[in-house]
Amino acid sequence: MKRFLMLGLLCWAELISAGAYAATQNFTLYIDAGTLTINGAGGTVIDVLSFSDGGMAMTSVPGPALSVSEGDAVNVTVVNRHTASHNFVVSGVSTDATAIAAGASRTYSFSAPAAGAYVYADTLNNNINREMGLYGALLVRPAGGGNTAWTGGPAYDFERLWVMGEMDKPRWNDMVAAGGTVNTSIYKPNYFTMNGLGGFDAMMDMGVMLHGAVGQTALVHIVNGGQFAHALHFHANHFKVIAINGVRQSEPFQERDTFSVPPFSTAEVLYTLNKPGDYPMHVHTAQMETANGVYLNGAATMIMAQ
Ligand SMILES: [Cu+2]
Repeated sequence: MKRFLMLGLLCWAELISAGAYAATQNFTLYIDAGTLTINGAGGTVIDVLSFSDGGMAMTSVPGPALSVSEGDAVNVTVVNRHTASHNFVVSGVSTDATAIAAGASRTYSFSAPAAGAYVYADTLNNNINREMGLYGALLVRPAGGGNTAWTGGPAYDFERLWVMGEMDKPRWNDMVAAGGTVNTSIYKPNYFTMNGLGGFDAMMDMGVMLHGAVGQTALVHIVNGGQFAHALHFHANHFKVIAINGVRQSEPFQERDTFSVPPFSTAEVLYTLNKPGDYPMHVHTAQMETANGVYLNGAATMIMAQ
């Protein structure tokens, strides 16, 4: 008995030193109808649905980023304040897709998977709910902490989360807001966003731009909440694709200047600021660089190295 206790204490000590204690992480998300404003030429106000943290801004497209550590027990309570049924699914991670009736709430529980980026969404209603803005990111940190993509993985100096999306305002959002039926066989989005911003905002947003000193490496978590593949093209330097849908790629990592992230998927890339100057990063489809046809108010931002 004594011997068994001693062993138990030893294991306990080892776990603490490794920082590997799993915690319980509780989040509450609220589903509401609201609006998303795209500023600048071509911009507009779009009727949306969103997950928010219930703060002052009741609309949040994308939904809040949920940050946890590997192995954590995660409980996400979703309060449905909208007039239709909704759910909450982390693609490839959670399995409970039970619908929450209007006015009800539900707690979805899952165990945090390997370090990496994952996408969550409302998967109901033939993708209409996701298109309306009900998506966001789950970021899983290495159990041991530190600025590496995973324990023993590649290091970075700073990170960015880019949640990509697109909306077909006339055929989908306006139709839902008017209480009509969306013809899902036609999807011609005319707004393309990074973190819910059009390009004119995203190109000046310090939380989106890759902004740092020459030589620094950014870990970019790319989360595609949309229904189109988003092919991200970085100027000035190639980048390394280190993970896809949370699955670590093996070394040598593929080096690309453009990488296509499929719908409802994620990719993580390492980009090193290798020369001073300002360079664009944009989605490599002309239409997707626009806001209702206005060039560069779509999925675009800046790379600024000093
Ligand atoms: Cu270009």
